[in-house]
Amino acid sequence: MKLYYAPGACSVGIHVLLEEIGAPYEAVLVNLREGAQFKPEFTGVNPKSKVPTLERDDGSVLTEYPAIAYWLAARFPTARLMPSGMDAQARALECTDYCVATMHMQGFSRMFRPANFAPSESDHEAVKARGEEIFAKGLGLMDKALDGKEWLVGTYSFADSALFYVSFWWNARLGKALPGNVAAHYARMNARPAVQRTLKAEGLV
Ligand SMILES: N[C@@H](CCC(=O)N[C@@H](CS)C(=O)NCC(=O)O)C(=O)O
Repeated sequence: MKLYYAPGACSVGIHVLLEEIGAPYEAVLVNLREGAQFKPEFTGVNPKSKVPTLERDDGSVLTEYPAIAYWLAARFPTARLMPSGMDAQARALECTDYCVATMHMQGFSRMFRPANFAPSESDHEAVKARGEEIFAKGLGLMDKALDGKEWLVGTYSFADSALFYVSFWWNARLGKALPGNVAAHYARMNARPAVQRTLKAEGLV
């Protein structure tokens, strides 16, 4: 397998899953700052110009965080990233999609790329504030989801790496405090050898 990633981008969550699984893979750096995602070498692999992108051993390419996370968990059952039972599996997808599609894409993207949401610069502060509001609401909901639990759906699953990367952005990148249960979850994630190996491999520690 080949994981196309950018250091500290959302692909870090998929990188963690690959480290948990332990099957052979190659990590291929896509330099987003230099626009490598728009160059033919990468668009030939993923025309969406986004990481994470996973090239599988049969050469087929999978995109979109929740799909990649789900597939990895299903394909490598011995890593126990797929919770047992349809309800817990649906819950894991529900949490993953919320972290990616809402907290990241609606919240964080507004904070980091306000121009994508409002052409006029005079609106950018308001867009960023709205992004922060969306993100903070998400943190509150994840905090509630973790009430009385160590992991989002009870047992450790592919969903936890999605919460990990948005927590990482909020805490390590922006220096902001996480609510109690999410902070404890983040500490638990950071204690996992797979997370430590990933952070080291991406040059984040
Ligand atoms: N919906 C995509 C979002 C992926 C995404 O937004 N990735 C960012 C990095 S965190 C990216 O590749 N950005 C490159 C760009 O926007 O030019 C997914 O679920 O994988």
